[in-house]
Amino acid sequence: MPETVTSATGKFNAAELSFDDFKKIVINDYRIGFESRQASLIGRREVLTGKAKFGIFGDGKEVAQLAMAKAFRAGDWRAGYYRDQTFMFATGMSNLNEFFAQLYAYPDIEKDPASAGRQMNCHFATRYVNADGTWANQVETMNCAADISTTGGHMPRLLGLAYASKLYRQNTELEYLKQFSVNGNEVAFGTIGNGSTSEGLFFETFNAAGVLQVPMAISIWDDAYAISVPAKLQTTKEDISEILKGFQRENGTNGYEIFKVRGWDYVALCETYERAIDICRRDHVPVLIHVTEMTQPQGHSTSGSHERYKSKERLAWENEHDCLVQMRKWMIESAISTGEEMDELEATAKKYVRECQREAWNGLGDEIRVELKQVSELIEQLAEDSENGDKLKEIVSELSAVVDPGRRDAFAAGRKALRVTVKEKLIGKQALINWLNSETQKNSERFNSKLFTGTLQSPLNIPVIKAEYDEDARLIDGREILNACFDSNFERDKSIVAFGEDVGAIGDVNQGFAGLQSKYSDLRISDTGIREATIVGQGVGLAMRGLRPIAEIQYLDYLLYSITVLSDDLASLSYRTRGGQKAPVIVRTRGHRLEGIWHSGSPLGFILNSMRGIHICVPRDMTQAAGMYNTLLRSDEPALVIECLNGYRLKERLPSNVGEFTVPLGKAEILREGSDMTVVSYGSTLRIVLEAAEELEKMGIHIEVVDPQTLHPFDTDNVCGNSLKKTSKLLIVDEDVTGGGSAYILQKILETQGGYYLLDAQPKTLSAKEHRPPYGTDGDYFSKPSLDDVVEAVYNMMNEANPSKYPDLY
Ligand SMILES: Cc1ncc(C[n+]2csc(CCOP(=O)(O)OP(=O)(O)O)c2C)c(N)n1
Ligand SMILES: [Mg+2]
Repeated sequence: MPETVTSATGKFNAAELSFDDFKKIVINDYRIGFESRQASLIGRREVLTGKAKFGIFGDGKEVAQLAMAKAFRAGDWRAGYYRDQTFMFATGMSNLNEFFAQLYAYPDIEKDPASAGRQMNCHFATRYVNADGTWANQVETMNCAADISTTGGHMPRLLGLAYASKLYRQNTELEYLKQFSVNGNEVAFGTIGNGSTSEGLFFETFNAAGVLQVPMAISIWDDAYAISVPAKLQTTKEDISEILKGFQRENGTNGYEIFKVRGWDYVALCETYERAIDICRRDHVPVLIHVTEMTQPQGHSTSGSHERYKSKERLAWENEHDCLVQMRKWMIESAISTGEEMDELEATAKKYVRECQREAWNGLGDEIRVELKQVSELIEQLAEDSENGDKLKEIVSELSAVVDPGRRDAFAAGRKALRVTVKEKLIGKQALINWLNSETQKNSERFNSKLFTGTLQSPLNIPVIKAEYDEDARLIDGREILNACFDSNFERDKSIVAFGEDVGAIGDVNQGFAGLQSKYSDLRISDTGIREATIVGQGVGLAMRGLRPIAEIQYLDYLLYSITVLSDDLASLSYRTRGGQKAPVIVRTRGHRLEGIWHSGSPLGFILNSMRGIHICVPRDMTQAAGMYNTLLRSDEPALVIECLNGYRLKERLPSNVGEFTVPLGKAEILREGSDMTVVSYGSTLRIVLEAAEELEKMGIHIEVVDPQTLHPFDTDNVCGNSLKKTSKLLIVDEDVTGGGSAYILQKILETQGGYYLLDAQPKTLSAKEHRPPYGTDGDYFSKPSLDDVVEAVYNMMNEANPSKYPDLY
């Protein structure tokens, strides 16, 4: 066994070191790089022999990552992609055991702390949420935001990670948050493949960081390919740093420092990273390090072979320019090591990597073997008394014949045994059922837990404080209620920041933040460019680093431009780290009906379906919205709040505790009692439903109006289902397309809440038309549910049930 891998980080300045020390550092680096390469080679074999499902590795990218690791310090952050194993090993943020554990999908946070076996291999993360849900100290550790597989999808979050350093340095009120920053000295390191720089998210992030001047260091690993597609078809001039030259800062301008260096030139790489990161850290200038001439010794991934699309010449060039081959050559030429010493180092390293691989494989195998033995014994016991003994024995023998069995095989065998003996009463059955039940619990923890972090600070645990009103409570515009709520929260908690298009100077297009920038500074309430994805990413990164961002998307219709970040990154964060990371960002937006095709959207269907892992709040007015913000700003889970676009100028009474009262999530409210029909609605349609209720009252129909208030979670006390006990009729009204938000609500009430059994008529939904709403009052009337539509929908259902009492309307 070699000595444990020493971290490769630390200053590298040949002039300050003795030759012996210098040699030691270089040899240690080479060993880390070589071990990493062995891990890639073995990893691929493990996939090709069927022990692991998929493999993507960092071979050909080792040397640049050794250099990058030298510039990486405690407190720094990485947001990167699947090629970075060498960097992770060199910094000590990951190791070979964890690497193999993840490759085998080992569902244990001790073995694979990054994802507990949930992510494909080489998807890295450090755990910054303690077991008790509190934040770990981030300045003492090196930090890695959890990777995602979508190439370029991590870029917006990188911006936020870097922007946090800017706020920590410039806003002295944040000094008390010592566990997150030391004077904003932390650099956010990003990595991305050359091909993925074609993504819009890359360009959006790149520009935003140049505007904001944040300590963000982007490394582009350029191997001239994106799977099979060559640079010629990806990048103008086939050279990303060449075309980004316009971003180079000049005297008196903002912008970047741009570096270009070859991926096999160890010395140049070390010098470049040291220079680049010094500037970035000290001056908060973003830097780009374009690392060219990288290779892929094993091709892109285990899904194919690169011999199919690379020419013989290219493959030969790659062999020669393999960064480890080049580094080895240079080490021997420079008398850092001899060929024999290198051979010995490599032989030892190979053995060591093999040991790590076996340890992970055997560790998981041992756990599974225990389960296989347990279930086999239980089935054999059953076989002794069963008239289907032969079939049961067959299940056991089939199970023992499975090559590389998994938990699935053990569990499925148990279920099959129960099916085979379904008609028999056997004493041994209960033991098997008990085993299945207890394994179900464990497997649910392993594979289904932590959609939300679910800590004590969860919004679901925030005490409910009711809104209070003075006798002479002022009746003011809805926007002023929000304004008072934000003011109070900004005063209370210095870590809250808000940003978005037009949020700063004018206080957002509907003036919820009016006057607050001048009161709390432009570090806390700020304008951004028109860049929805990176507005959300800015929020995610800040929230990861202990700040409390309200990231504003100007109109709900523009949420689509940030959906990748919301869905892929934010919504999956807690799940993909099994609770190891959280980002309590609040995305604020406004939607539902107003005017025109792009300012009247209510696309809850896509939101509900793509954002499990984010709370979805749909307040009916600004008071409820304020109560939700008060809840969310005191808790630690992400949420989307959709305010009613047409509600800012409607009058509401100002609660005396506008910054304190809380609206709990998942708690439906009955806004009007009635016995004939339950009508469930949310957001802007609620007002219409309440008006319709008055009309219907005149017709002798009494509807019960329920507001679920939040859609994730949905009505956790079964208020809707219970209402059906009284009414037996259900209508759902919203202004999404048919089969969108209303279908989701229908499933919740009928299936989850058991409402199906309480109905005496077909449940109905009333939604908007399938096209987007046209501009103008008439367009709205003929496209979205109106008062007349609601009245008629309810009446027609009553007419269906009792035509003599409720004759046809027309
Ligand atoms: C958004 C997205 N589109 C497509 C893919 C499929 N995909 C995975 S890797 C890859 C190529 C990436 O090439 P590059 O950025 O150059 O990185 P490299 O793998 O060469 O290091 C593609 C197209 C993906 N994962 N995510
Ligand atoms: Mg590439």
